Formats: sequence, C-alpha cells, structure tokens
Amino acid sequence: MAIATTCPYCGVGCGVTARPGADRALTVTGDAAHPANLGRLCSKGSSLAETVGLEGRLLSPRIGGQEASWEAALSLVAARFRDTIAAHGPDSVALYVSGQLLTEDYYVANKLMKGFIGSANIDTNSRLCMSSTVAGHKRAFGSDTVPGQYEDLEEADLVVLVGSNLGWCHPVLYQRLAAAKAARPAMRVVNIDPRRTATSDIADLHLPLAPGSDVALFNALLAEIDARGAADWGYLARVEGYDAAVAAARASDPAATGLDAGDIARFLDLWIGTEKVVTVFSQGVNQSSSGADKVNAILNCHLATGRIGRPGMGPFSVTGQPNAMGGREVGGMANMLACHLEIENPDHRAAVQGFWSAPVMAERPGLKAVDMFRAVEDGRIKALWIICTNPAVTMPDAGRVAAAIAACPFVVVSDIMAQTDTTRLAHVLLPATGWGEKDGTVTNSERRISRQRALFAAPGQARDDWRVLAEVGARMGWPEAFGWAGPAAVFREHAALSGVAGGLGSDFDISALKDIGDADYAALQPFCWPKTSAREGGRFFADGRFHTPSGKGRMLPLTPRPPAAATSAAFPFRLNTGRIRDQWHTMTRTGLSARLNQHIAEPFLEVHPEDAALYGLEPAGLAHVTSPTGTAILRVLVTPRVRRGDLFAPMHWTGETAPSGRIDRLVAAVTDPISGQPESKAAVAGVTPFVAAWYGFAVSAQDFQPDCAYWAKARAARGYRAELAGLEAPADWETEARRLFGLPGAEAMTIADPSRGLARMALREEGRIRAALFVAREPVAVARTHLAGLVGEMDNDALAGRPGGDRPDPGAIVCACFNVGVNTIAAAIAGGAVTVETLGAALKAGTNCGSCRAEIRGLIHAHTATAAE
Ligand SMILES: Nc1nc2c(c(=O)[nH]1)N[C@H]1C(S)=C(S)[C@@H](COP(=O)(O)OP(=O)(O)OC[C@H]3O[C@@H](n4cnc5c(=O)[nH]c(N)nc54)[C@H](O)[C@@H]3O)O[C@H]1N2
Ligand SMILES: Nc1nc2c(c(=O)[nH]1)N[C@H]1C(S)=C(S)[C@@H](COP(=O)(O)OP(=O)(O)OC[C@H]3O[C@@H](n4cnc5c(=O)[nH]c(N)nc54)[C@H](O)[C@@H]3O)O[C@H]1N2
Ligand code: SF4
Ligand SMILES: [Mo]
Repeated sequence: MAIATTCPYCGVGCGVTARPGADRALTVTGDAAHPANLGRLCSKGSSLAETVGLEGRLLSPRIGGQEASWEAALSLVAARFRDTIAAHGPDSVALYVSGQLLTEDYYVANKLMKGFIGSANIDTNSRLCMSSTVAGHKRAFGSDTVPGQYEDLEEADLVVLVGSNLGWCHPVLYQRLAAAKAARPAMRVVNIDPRRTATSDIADLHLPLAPGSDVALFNALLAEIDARGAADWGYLARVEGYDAAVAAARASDPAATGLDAGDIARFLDLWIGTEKVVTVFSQGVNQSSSGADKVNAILNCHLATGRIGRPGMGPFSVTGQPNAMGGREVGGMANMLACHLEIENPDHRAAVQGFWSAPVMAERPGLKAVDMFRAVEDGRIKALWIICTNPAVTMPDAGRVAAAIAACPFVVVSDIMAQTDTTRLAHVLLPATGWGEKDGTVTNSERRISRQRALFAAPGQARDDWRVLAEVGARMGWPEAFGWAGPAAVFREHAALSGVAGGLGSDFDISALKDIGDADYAALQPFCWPKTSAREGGRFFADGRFHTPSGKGRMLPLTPRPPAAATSAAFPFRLNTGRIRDQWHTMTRTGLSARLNQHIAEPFLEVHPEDAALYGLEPAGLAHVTSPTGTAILRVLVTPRVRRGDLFAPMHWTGETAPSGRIDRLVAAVTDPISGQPESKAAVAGVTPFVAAWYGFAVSAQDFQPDCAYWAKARAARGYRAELAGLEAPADWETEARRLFGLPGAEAMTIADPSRGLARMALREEGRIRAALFVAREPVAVARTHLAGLVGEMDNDALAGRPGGDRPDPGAIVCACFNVGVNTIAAAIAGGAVTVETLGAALKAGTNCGSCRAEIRGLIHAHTATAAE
C-alpha cells in the first residue's frame, strides 16, 4: 500500500510515496503530487529505505546503562525534575530539543516547560541553525514571517544565493532552480560564498568574499540603490529607517569583502537592474557573530526597493531541518512563547496562560543554547533533558559541552539510536520512535505544513516523543493538561491556540483546523499557512503591512564587524565548516546506508594549493589542525575552491565514526549578541602535517573498533571500510590484523616487506574474504570501492589492491543512485561524452535523483580543461 509522507531530512520538505513491506522492507519514490518536490527526491531521500533497519536502535529505556521499564524510567525522570525544581527553582532544569521533532512533539515540550514548569529554559538546535534569521525577521518585519514561496525561485530573473550550498543542502530546490534556468537561459544566478561549491556550478557569477563580510557587501548594494535612485519611494512610505540605513551603508567600506571591484560592480548592476530578484540565504549568513546584521543587510535592500512578497521577488531564508519552521511556530526557542507570540509581552503571556490554564508562566526568556550548556557546566542547571539532537558533537566548543553534560547531576536523552556521543553521557535513555514510525506534521521553508505518517509499528518499546513528554507532564502533577489521546488532539490544541494568536495579530494562524477530526488529520494534504476562515497561504508584505509597533517595515543602520576571533601567528587560518551532499549531521541515519557513504567516506580539510605548499601539506596526506579550543586530524584535500588563508571541514564525523574528525571541538563558542547563534563558520586555526608512522586501509565483513591515532570508519557495500593511521607500527601486522578484526583463527594471505613498511593481508574463512588490511608508510593507494566489493568473495588476487584489467576500478562514487564512480565518468568524458546529458545517456549517472549533476558538470569542466591545456 502506498503511503504519502514527508522526507525527514532537509527543510525543502519533499513528499515521499512509501510502500512498506514485511520486516520493515520499504520502497520510496518522490511524491509527484507534493508541491515541494513534484516527484523529485535527492540522494538522501531516495536512500531512506536503507536507513530504516533496526541496527543500532535504542529499543528499551535504560537507567544507568541497565534496561529498565517505562514505568521506572518515567517515574524517575518526573521525580528528579520535580525534586530539583522544589529545591532549586524552575530555572534549575532545562530541555534542549530539536528542529527534527514533529510539531506535535515540540508543542508538548514547549507547553510543559513554559506553562507548567514555569521556566523558559527550553532551547533547541535551531539556535545553531536559524536564530539569526528569526532575529532579523523580527527586527525588520516585527514578526518571524518568511514572505515568499518556492515558486519565487523559479519565477525570478535573478537568484542570489548567499552562504547557501543549495546544490548539496537543499538539492531538490536547487534542481527546481536549475530546471527553471535551463528553461529560461536569461535567468541569472549569483553565488556569494568564500568557497566555490557544487552550487557555484550554476552561477553566472561567484563572489568569493572574505568570511564574515556579507554586511559590507549588502551595504555597498544599499548605498548604490540610493545613489542610482533605484529605491521604491511608494513602498518606502510603509518603511522606516531608510536614511539612517543608507548613511551607515555609505560609511562602510566594500574593500572589507576582499572582492575584485569589477565583480562587485557586476553584482550591483545585476541586482539593481533586475526587478524580479530573490535573495536566498542560509548558514553562511546565520552562523556568524554578525548573523542578525547580515540578515538585516539583505532585508534592507529588499525593503528599499519594495521587492518583497510579490511573485519572483523577496528575501528567502531556506531552513535546514525538516521542522525548523514548525519549531518557530510552537515557540520552541528560549526567547519565544507560542504561535509567534512574545514571551515578554504581558498580554501575550496572559492569553497563552488562559488558554493552557497554566499554573505558572515563564515571564522572561530562558537560556539560549550556548548559555544553557554554560549553566550546565557551572551547576546552575542540575537536570537536563536532551531530545532528538546530539550536542556533544554539534555544539561549538563541543569538548567542553560534552564534559559539562558528563558532569551534570541528572541527564535524560531521548534518541532513536543507542550509541551516540550524547547518549553515552545520559543517566536515563528513552527510546523514541523515528521517521516511518511516528505520526505528525512538519513545516518546510515555504511555510508548507505536511504530514509525516507511520509506515511501521513502533519497534521494541520505542514511544513517540510527544507521548513521553506528556507522560512526564502527567506524572509531574498535570494529567489534564497533558492528557491527549493522540497527535491529532495535540494538533487541534495547537491550531486553536494559533487562533488566539491570530486574534493578537500573529501571521501564524491555522485556526481553520482547530476542530479537524482524526480522519481528516490522517488525510491532511500539504498546505501553506496561514489557514483561517479568511485566508490560506500566499505571500506576505507586498502590501507594506508589518507587525512592528508603527505597522511599518524597518530598515536598520548596520556597521560591518569582522568575525569575533582574530587570526594570529599561532592560528593564521580561518576555519569554515559545513555539510556534504550525502550525510545528515552526525550521520546516525545516513551513515547506515552504504550507498551514501560511498560519496565521501572520511572527514577532510580543504586547503588552497599555495597554503598546502607553504605548510608542507601533501594531497591525500593528513593534517593536524589546532584551534584555541581543540585539535583534529583530517585528510588533506588541496583545492583552489577555498581562498588562501581559509580552510573548510565538514561537521559530520563523531566519536562513533572518526573521533579525530570532530570539528566542533575546534569551534569557539562565540555568539551573535542579538540572536545568540554561534559563529560556526569562522573559527581560527593552525595547520601542520600529521606525520604518521604508517597508513592503512581496511575492509571487514564485521564491525570492528580501530584504536590508532587516526581512523574513520564507514558502512560499505559488504560490511565496513576504514581509513587508518598510527604513530607506531606494531611488530607483526598479521597478529595485529587478527586482533583488529576479531578473527584469531582465520586463514591469512599476506605479503609483507617490513623494511619498506609495507604489508597487505586478507583474512579468509572457508575461502571467503572476511577482512583485508593494506598498510604502507605513505597514504595507501589502492582501489577502495573494488576492495570493499571483495568482502565475502573467493578472490585470490585481492592483495593486488586493484581489479584486473578486465574489471576497471570505478573510483569514488559520484552518482549514488546508479553507483557510477569518478574513474568511469572520466573515461566516458575522454571518450567524448562531454555534457551532463550525454554522460547520463551513456552511464545513467545523474539521471535519477540528480543530486550529483553539479559534480558531474564539475568533472566535465576539469577534464575538458586539462585536455585543452
Ligand atoms: N546534505 C545535507 N543537507 C542538509 C543538511 C545536512 O546535514 N546534509 N543539514 C540541513 C541543515 S540543518 C541546514 S541548517 C542546512 C544548511 O545549508 P547550507 O547553509 O547551505 O550549508 P552549509 O554547508 O552549512 O553552509 C553553506 C555555505 O556557507 C558558506 N559560508 C561560510 N562562511 C560564509 C560567509 O561569511 N559568508 C557567506 N556568504 N557564506 C559563507 C560555506 O562556505 C558554505 O558553502 O542544510 C540542510 N541540508
Ligand atoms: N561546526 C558546525 N557545527 C554545526 C553546524 C555547522 O554548520 N558547523 N550546523 C549546526 C546546525 S545548522 C544544526 S541544525 C545542528 C544539527 O545538529 P544535531 O541536531 O545535534 O545533529 P543530528 O545528527 O541531526 O542529531 C539528531 C539526533 O536525533 C536522533 N533522532 C532522529 N530522529 C529522532 C526522533 O524522532 N526522536 C528522537 N528523540 N531522536 C531522533 C538522531 O539519532 C540524532 O542522534 O548542528 C549545528 N552544528
Ligand atoms: S531535498 Fe532531499 S533531503 Fe531535502 S527533503 Fe527533499 S529528498 Fe529530503
Ligand atoms: Mo540546521
């Protein structure tokens, strides 16, 4: 039976048609009827079936590492929270939650904390994600309202992507943009990012600005809008602050961007000369100590020109997580209330308190994420409940955060997985149902609310997060307020509260659904908010009606600030961090798919060729990266994609997958003073070569635990693969291999040349390869995809490390859908297939989800350029 649901990954919010079978078998396709994706899915969405197995799942509650009953676990959590509050007050407890919760889960968490515990110490990973946008929207619009719709990206004549790697992070929206541009070649795309990325590929202009200098660039644009008389004076009657904003813009120096003056001029000409312009922004804007100002610098330009809320025009913040937007709706952050109401407004508080019949209402904002973990560290917070997020990995200064959690007197973690860097630190572990098991709603970047639907029964004793929160609320003494029968009842209450908020002027109002029946909730079709008796969906602010006290939009005077930490002799580099195409955050789900691990299987460091030469870094060697807060060892990727003086590393690796690759240990916990969002993209760092005594590559049918200085392990087609490096070589590699893979009795096939530090061995049982290890004094050159495919085979030539002439090595996989490797693509390019289309026809590469099309285009460019030289 086909079930319509929504992808659990990014904020594009694609509709998925799921066909569950026996034993959690699943097929997924894109839902052609869903307005967000119209049938498309990216590599992560198409791999969902490979990530719903029960491997690694947390299936029962645990107290102190021992299995426990739900009754015992819930009673303990309620009692410890109640006792802590009784002894130390409501602010001595905290919830740290997630934009990956469903709206219903999130609503219950927020209600429990703000209305019943009476503290606003509930914050979320959205603080690390889009709190600068929320702050920027509120300053400019008086409310956190995203003005536009996805169609605007297709209808625009110019799309500017600022600090957004849309091609990898919002792939289906990127594909919609790419298709619109292909159909209408006059459309222009500008990409503003210190780094060249897969997204730069469709850009007519890439501006590699200095990290953190976006305010200076958009100030230059505003000054030029004014100078050319391009402001929309009709619209400006509905906007305040123009003169001051322009004066500040004129005073700021565009040279701070480090950009070529001609490139800046081209950008200003394009932007000013194109009425239908959409400025898309994401983490390169938000994750900055001047994040809120960057947002407002962009909004200033759209307000000045009245290019907002009309088809093909407007600022557009793309949200990261599947329900980042839903979290904003329920007021899930420490400085919000509920339904876009204000915690510091007494009328708003009274309305929500009345609606909830709440005994005590939080009266002031609670602690924002970074401050919350500081309060955990210094003992102000004595009981902490972490739900659906992995802060021991993803918070800035993560080593310190992990230590703070470890030292907290009482820590509860709700997760779907048993082993994460955060679950390891919990006193009580609560097993949650995950995607495909839970029911509820999520809201995507364009305010579209869609249903996630259960496909399978809850495994083991896993329970829905909303229910667990409600059960704790009931046990803490409020059974009526937390007595819903199911998610539909929670949704009805949320929709009814949004009607109260709508009455107080909130844009977020879905009160038309306050009486929705269970059957209609089950069948609910995707729709954009608001949804009231008077209005459904649409754009905002074209009419110049805002939610500020004066009712006008607000432009702000902004002065550019460089990133908070200055580079120095010890830390001469600017360390930028972010995402890769096929992994989701800490990889607890995407890491289960062998297919998704084939694209990039270990943490890396992008370094400019001249810096690499200067610092003695070899391509494919290892680098030791240090910052004032921590160290990492990463694979060197020498590339002109990064500016000189900049480094880039991905955020995904953890203690489970590559302990030395945990990048947030290097990122200082500096935040934007307005939004509290950490500066995750502009740490300072130093780099030296990491000189290992030996390097290794291993494959194994069974999971195994490396213990050398550097390792990175990933799921492979048949078992696991790992990159290894150590400071001391063992006396005997064969003994070491047997120990490492746990195969004491296996038959070993070995070639070794100890004088050259070389060893290659395959361990076999009943003739079949169970594991293989390749060691050398320099990074090992073997055909990795080929070797990963030999596990379980009777192959006598495995030690060659590469396939025989009749079986070419595909190389690192580029197209995850059809398993097409970089070498195969290079060969086809050499054979004359030099467009994405001809390569697609020849190899199928890029013809399914399309996530790799940008990279294929990049390969064509690289190979044809080399051939031409
Ligand atoms: N594949 C994949 N997709 C994802 C996710 C994932 O984990 N994996 N996570 C989702 C989530 S939660 C989020 S928030 C989004 C994030 O989506 P994006 O924001 O697109 O992703 P990032 O890679 O974090 O950062 C985007 C870019 O900002 C650039 N940047 C760094 N500093 C600056 C600067 O000062 N100015 C400018 N203009 N640019 C700068 C970086 O070089 C980087 O290329 O992705 C979502 N989608
Ligand atoms: N250096 C650096 N750091 C960053 C960023 C960056 O760009 N650079 N980006 C930041 C951003 S934008 C974000 S959004 C964060 C993301 O960071 P996190 O939220 O910490 O990362 P995830 O891996 O998504 O963690 C989600 C956890 O919830 C679990 N889970 C999945 N589904 C469910 C469920 O239904 N219920 C429960 N209870 N658990 C579930 C997963 O197993 C996983 O352990 O990272 C931030 N940190
Ligand atoms: S773009 Fe990919 S990850 Fe994002 S919602 Fe769609 S299928 Fe899921
Ligand atoms: Mo995010």
